[in-house]
Amino acid sequence: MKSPLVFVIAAMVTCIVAQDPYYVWPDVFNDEERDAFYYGQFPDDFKWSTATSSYQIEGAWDVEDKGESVWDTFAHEGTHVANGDTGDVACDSYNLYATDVQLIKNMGLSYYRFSLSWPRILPNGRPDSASADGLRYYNALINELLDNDINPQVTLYHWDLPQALEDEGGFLSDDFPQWFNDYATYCFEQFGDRVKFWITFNEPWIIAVLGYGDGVFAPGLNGIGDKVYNVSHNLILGHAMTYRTYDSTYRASQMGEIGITLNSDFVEPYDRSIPSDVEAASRSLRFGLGWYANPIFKNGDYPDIMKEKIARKSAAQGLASSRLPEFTEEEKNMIKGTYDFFGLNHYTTVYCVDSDQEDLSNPPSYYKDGDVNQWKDSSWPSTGSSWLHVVPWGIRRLATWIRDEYGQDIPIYVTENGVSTKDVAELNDEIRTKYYTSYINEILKAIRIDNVNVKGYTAWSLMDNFEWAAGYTERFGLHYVDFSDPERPRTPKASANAYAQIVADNGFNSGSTVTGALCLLVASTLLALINAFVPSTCFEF
Ligand code: GBH
Repeated sequence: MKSPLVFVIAAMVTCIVAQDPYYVWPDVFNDEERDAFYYGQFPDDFKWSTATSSYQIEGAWDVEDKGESVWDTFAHEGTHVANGDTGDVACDSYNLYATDVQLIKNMGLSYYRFSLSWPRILPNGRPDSASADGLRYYNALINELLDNDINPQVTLYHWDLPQALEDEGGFLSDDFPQWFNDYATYCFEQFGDRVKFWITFNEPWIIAVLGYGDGVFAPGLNGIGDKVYNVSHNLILGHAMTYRTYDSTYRASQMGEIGITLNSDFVEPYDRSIPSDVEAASRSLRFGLGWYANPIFKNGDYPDIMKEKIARKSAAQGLASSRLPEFTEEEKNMIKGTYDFFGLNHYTTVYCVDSDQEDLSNPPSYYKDGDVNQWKDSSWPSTGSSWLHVVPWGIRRLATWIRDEYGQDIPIYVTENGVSTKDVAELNDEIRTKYYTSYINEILKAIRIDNVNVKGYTAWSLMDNFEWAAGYTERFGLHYVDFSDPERPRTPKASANAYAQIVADNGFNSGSTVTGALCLLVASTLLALINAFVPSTCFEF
């Protein structure tokens, strides 16, 4: 007769081994090494947040003395946004901000990222026009948040430039850095006693390329070969000047942090065994993320590969100087190191290959300057936005790329991540729940396995809102907003509950680990009983 010990050992082994890897997207992402779910917790001080931006939610576009922004102008032109939608009312958060704060609180979050509308605060863009109503509104919002134990994370600029400044050249004006610095200074003075986390710009790449390059976002200009570089140049100077102002004048008394938020897709080499694909991927990341990150987080200047390529192409295109402007030595020193953290907005991943030949042709284009061909894989799950495919492992690879390129010590905050669904009234948003679960899990891997210094995570977005050129046709919210109802009611979606659970657990508790522990407990009790009561001769087998 076989001993019961055999049975007990077999049971234990089965219990431990039977924890098959779990995949959030089993049909698509099921590589055991890359995609298996990782159970565990985030660091104790990890900061959970959700985000919105002023033009996308506030409405009240012309209340009191508010100035017009470039997005008011652009949307009112009627031809640039799906269905001719505008942000005139949007989610009406100008009136419903206290409701918003309760939604955030109900999810158990301690942080909320929102943006200030520059022309609501300074109607003509300059401090001499300061609006009492703008001040009142943001003071009320900030105080409401603090009263509910929610810390404000404030973006100074999320795309709604005062139209008055655009009329003077906007980001193309050499005065832009000073304008921005003066506006920011006013905000530090007014709100810095309570705001301890500042983001200068949201997504410079989008401002430059979609606003002044392709013209699909406000102000709708077409300068994809040249203006994009001048806009970015002034933006970086404005960021750096503002960081220096905070650092020298406000940090000691206000003790906050200030940084910038950059957006990037991850760029995956189509074939990692082909060196030129691998080279093309890092070149693409340097032309996108590195355009801003290299000056700020590395050495005060654009990546060498950008400087070389654009100079060579500009010459071949018959230009007297490079389309990429140059920083002076003094400017480089001012720009370098102007960060307390790295804000990262990330949504999706692309494949790339080297384009094989340096493209010297006219007309020039930012899109040609990097000599990389990239695309999205159609097997990756699609969403409500054509540009957004679900690729959870991309965020982990991007996080480690940033660590390797700019340094292990830089604190990274994910300041946006999320997914859209089409404009259907759907509260059981399974795809969004799966998106958040899998992407947040990849960030946990980046922290625990790759040792990346990620300090916080922000879900885009608190609620459905005005999705820029897509208007109200794409919904990114954790809360559903009924835009046909004048009251703009908000209803939590299933994803809001799922996100709240992750936040409450500060990560992912393993159901199977609990089962495994129970098995072990039962088995060891049995063993103890056997030891105590069964004569040792029984063990001879
Ligand atoms: C973020 O941008 C923004 O910060 C946020 O305001 C926005 O709501 C959120 O993402 C969701 O889009 O296919 O030519 O129409 C992320 C960058 C900007 C990338 C819009 C895709 C569409 C370009 N996204 N863009 S196009």
